[in-house]
Amino acid sequence: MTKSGLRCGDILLPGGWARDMTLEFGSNGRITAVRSATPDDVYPSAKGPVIPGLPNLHSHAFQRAMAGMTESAGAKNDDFWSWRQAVYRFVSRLTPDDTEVIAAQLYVEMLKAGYTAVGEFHYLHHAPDGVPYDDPAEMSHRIAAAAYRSRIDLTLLPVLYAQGGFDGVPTEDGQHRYVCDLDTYSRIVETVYAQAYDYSAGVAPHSLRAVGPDALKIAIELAGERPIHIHIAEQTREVEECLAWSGARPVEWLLQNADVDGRWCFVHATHMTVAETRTLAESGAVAGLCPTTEADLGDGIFPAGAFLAAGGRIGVGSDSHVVVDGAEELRLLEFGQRLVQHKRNILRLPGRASTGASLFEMALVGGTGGVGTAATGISIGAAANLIVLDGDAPLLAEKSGDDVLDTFIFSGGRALVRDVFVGGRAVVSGGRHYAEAEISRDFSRVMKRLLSN
Ligand code: NGQ
Ligand code: ZN
Repeated sequence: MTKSGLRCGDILLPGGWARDMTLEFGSNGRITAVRSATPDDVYPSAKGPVIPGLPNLHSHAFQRAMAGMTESAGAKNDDFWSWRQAVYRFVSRLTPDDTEVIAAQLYVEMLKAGYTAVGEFHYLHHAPDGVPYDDPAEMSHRIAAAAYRSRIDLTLLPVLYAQGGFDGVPTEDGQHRYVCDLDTYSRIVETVYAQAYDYSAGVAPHSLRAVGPDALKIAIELAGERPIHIHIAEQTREVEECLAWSGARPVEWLLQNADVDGRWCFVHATHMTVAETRTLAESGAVAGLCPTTEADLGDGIFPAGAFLAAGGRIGVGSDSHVVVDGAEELRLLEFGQRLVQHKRNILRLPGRASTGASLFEMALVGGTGGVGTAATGISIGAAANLIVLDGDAPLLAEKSGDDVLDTFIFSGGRALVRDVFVGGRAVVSGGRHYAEAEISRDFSRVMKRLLSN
């Protein structure tokens, strides 16, 4: 196969910015060479600064179809729990085809925003009546098909949802499309593993609310060395209920009752004590932060400063997909800290002046760990997942180095993403995804049906 590659003017390498480099890509979609450009390089030239693609480590794909549909006052006490009821009502109507089309549309939008990998926290398993499909992994296959159609790198995380609350509270009607007995869940996970030849896989016990200690043990056994993601301590009510059940807070309980290490991604982890923050950071687990969803749901603000100071790793996810823009997630993460601390440029790597570069690098390293892929960034052996920012954008005029990342994260956002490569293939060019016309047509058809009755 003829080698492919890209000639880069400004390029962000693991050691920092470089100029006039040539990348070469192997047929396996990985970077095979990072070297100085030579006059006889025949590869196309990037039309702007080249940075690594960003992992999106937390996603409930179907919720993209709800974007904008829960921002009008409904229940008298409009909060996370009433929003959850709206999700249950919405999810009850989705078919496997709907689920696949909505996910494909979402993944196109993720790629156009510069996300090149997604951790799909997938719990919509069964038919509307709660009965598993003939193949209990049917909906998992639909997520994989959507990722394949869009060309985003997928880490598929089938979710175990076993109970309705701490201490074995029964599940409620709206959850019956999620709920699995352990045998069905094991079958789904084993099937996903067996078919994960062009995607990665792991497990996701939904939360300590939805998975008791015995079921959690099974999920962890099924994980082996693969990623383990869990919602945790997103709501103060969860903390109170966990204390009532076990005498420990959620993060505290999980750190005491499981072997938490780099395989784990604690999603949200919003409500933690100083001791929990430090112990979680020291465990090596990734904190999976979803600032736009956490703001939309009124969750609270993650103790990012203390967590990073203790050596914690963070990644970002778009979760409910009210917003699909990695730059905006990082911007909001920093702005939340500024609003609380009345200071500026807070979340920075040691010795790094640029907040944008620090946030981007943290999300790259933590996100890559969170989705369970090996090499990070633009280096030999890593996936050839790249963003080319728009060198013709007025906002980037005369800018280079970390000023480019500060502008991308704090001002331009996804509008500055010009081209995106996954596995060395251009999937977004000039701001358009190669299959967006047909996928958005399919999505419009699904939305017409869902919203017309
Ligand atoms: C979910 N989303 O599974 O979509 C959850 C809500 C729950 C967030 N936690 C349901 N943001 O946590 O019980
Ligand atoms: Zn979530």
